[in-house]
Amino acid sequence: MGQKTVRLTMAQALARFMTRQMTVIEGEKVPIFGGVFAIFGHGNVAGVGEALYAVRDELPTYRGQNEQGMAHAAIAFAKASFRRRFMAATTSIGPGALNMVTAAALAHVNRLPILLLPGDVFANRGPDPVLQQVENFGDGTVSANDCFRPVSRYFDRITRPEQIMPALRRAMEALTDPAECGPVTLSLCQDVQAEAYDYPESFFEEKVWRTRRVLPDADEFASAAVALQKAKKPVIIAGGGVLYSEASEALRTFAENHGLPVMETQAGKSSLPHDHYLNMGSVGVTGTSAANQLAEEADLVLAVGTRLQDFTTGSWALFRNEDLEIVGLNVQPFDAGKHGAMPLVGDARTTLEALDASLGGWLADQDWTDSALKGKAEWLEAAGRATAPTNELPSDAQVIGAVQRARDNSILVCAAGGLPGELHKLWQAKGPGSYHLEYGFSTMGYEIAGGLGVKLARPYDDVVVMVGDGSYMMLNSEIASSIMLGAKLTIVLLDNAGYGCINRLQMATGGANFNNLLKDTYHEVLPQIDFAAHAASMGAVAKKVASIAELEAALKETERETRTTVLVIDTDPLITTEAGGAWWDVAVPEVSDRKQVNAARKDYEQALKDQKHV
Ligand SMILES: Cc1ncc(C[n+]2csc(CCOP(=O)(O)OP(=O)(O)O)c2C)c(N)n1
Ligand SMILES: [Mg+2]
Repeated sequence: MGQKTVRLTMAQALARFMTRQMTVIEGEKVPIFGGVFAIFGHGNVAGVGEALYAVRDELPTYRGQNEQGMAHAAIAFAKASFRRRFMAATTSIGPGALNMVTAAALAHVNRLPILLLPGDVFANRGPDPVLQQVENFGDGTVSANDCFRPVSRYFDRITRPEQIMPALRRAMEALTDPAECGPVTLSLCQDVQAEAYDYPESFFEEKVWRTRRVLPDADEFASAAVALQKAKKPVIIAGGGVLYSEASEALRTFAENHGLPVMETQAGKSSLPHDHYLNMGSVGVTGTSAANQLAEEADLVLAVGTRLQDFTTGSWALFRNEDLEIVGLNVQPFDAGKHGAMPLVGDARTTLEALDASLGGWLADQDWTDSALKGKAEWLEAAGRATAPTNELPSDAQVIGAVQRARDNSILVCAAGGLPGELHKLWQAKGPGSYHLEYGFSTMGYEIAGGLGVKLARPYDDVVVMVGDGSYMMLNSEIASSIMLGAKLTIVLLDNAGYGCINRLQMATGGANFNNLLKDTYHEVLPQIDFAAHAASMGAVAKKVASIAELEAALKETERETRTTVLVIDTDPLITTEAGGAWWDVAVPEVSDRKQVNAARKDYEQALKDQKHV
């Protein structure tokens, strides 16, 4: 007696398999794939397209406008779902596929799951070279899709129909394992998508995926507990792993029981509510004065679920205590041992709970905790001044204040430009996930598309996207998708006529104002872009406002609006919040004819002395 089989094309088997993968959210069994974003062309319309049509009631397909944008939306869906659910994205071969590579890298850096399904050239090579095929003179196995290899957690090219079975099983492991989690690319040769095979019925049995919670090794755990008990000035850095592990409650209990101040990375912000007394806010280059003072003095950093990127560590010049120990609590060993940290490999929630129990009544020095509370009060005053309303051309911070006052309960989405730093410092996040920043790759053009993915994941929440004029110009077309899907976003567009943050960085490194603000570019005509008219042409409710007061009024008026709304406001490209912050390593030229560069180089060499190398 052989196995029971069903005759399907490879693409049909893929689609059917995806509909059978489930997970449990708040006690309810739901499909783990939230849907598929697709732009069809040659290389996926006939095979994958036909298969997705057949399962459209169980696994919805959404039409994107741009492959990068649609993949951003899919990735944001996973991030807003705390990686419990995710989506797939499928493209045609060649340009369609390669448009998605940047998004693959974004997911890779941010450790976010997405199943990428680019079409590929014919496995049988019969019609070569096909339209959009990149021919390689020296290697017949290379196609455009090899560009996905370095930015995929798992990559496979499907050249035979039965190969989809082990590939999909491996894909699901990589997508759901908390340590490995990231993008998976299954590159689907066009002819193989359409080829039939007798697949065993067992391949399509329903499977329920649950969060894997890894317990720490006994020795690592004991060493970490000893290090903590020795510490007098300990702090916690909360990264994105706290949110993905749904460890906010465990973090709060641990911090309260032992008197540890908590500071948050971009991905970790909203781990604790902003007004929790031990939440010092953001840390590092875009950190609050409260957090950074403590980081400078700390003798122990418990780094939870963080990659410790340079914005967090001030390029490793932030921590000044000679006796500093770092305990790296992370589910991924790659991160846990960074920069000589004592690794504590484990799930954030379970490990924090276990540490809490094992530390008993141990408390950080009372003076330390008291100084944290004092530092926070001082910071809040400075932040209040930065975000207060104005009648003049506003700063980014003043726009942030207006959005906060008008839409306090929304999910805030952003990614690149000057805004992330200001938001990191100043946005007052409430519940876990209410602050959604893509700052691992900081990809211009994530904002609006990302907002769409957040709205699909959390349809009952109000989603506010804040975006600069530069990022808007780079990728705005998923506004049309948000209108099509009835997924309402409120987009606040800050127009400072150029790349404000890079212009400021250019000045800070001694450079001439060159090629960043539109006025400093080579041009025959200075562009005067009517962003409101542009957004309205895609179906959005759009309005240009003339002041902070008008912005607040418009934000309140449009709260009940059901269509995506774009509010445009002019801002000052030169002002940022001076309070807080820390050094960031940006290499300044060693020789230059500009005296401003020479001066900046001198300061740079001085600053490098504080950088720690391990
Ligand atoms: C895809 C991409 N290209 C280039 C950059 C480098 N970059 C970072 S911010 C920025 C300018 C952003 O301009 P805008 O959105 O107007 O924000 P602003 O700096 O004015 O606040 C640039 C070019 C990037 N992060 N992503
Ligand atoms: Mg700008």
